[in-house]
Amino acid sequence: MSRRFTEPKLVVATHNKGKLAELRALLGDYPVELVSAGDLGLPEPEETEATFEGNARIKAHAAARASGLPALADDSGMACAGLDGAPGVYSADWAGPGKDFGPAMARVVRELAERFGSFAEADRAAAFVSCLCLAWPDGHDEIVLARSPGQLVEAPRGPNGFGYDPIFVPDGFGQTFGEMDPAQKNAISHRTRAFQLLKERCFTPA
Ligand code: ITT
Repeated sequence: MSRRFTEPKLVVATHNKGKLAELRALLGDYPVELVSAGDLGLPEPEETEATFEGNARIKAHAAARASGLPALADDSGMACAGLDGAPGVYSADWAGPGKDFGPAMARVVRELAERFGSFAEADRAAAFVSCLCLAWPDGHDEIVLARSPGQLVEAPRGPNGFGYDPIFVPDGFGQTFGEMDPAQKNAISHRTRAFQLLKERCFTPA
């Protein structure tokens, strides 16, 4: 049976500032005090699983165990159809230790162009995926996953968002996530869709 969240405090188990801002916005309507893994000085656990679910569980349970509080983790990434789902769970790794997404976006575009002869001829369909895991210190967890489909563009556009946002145009829109203002991205993103599922299951509004 699923468990509802009733505690006064929640750890947002991420060290990614872009995600943290989006998760804070999503949780803004709930009467809960949020503290980030970074604020608590929690170490970043190694993400050793090959699935979004597996890595979301690692992060949420590590933070819940270390803090003694419920913890919410997001494992996410961009899956490109023309690259057989890459970078997928390795989306952060493609940016290297410096977390520089300029070269990571360039690699996506380059690999598509190499595989299809040119970027224009490539299968440019992609989807962002977000898996959210809400874990409690006693080991219980709730897990949800959602996607946001779209198309890739060759040249990055827009200063907003984070990660691969500047090369991703969500279906039904003309702007990249990097060009949209944060509220617009938050209205339709994979993370918002996943949070909607978690909300129905676990969160009671104020
Ligand atoms: P934490 O594990 O500390 O949460 P992380 O950045 O390492 O931070 P992931 O392992 O889940 O997180 O990696 C996901 C990567 O996928 C992330 O670094 C981004 O580059 C990319 N990504 C995920 N959601 C995204 C979004 O909404 N917009 C752009 N890129 C996104």
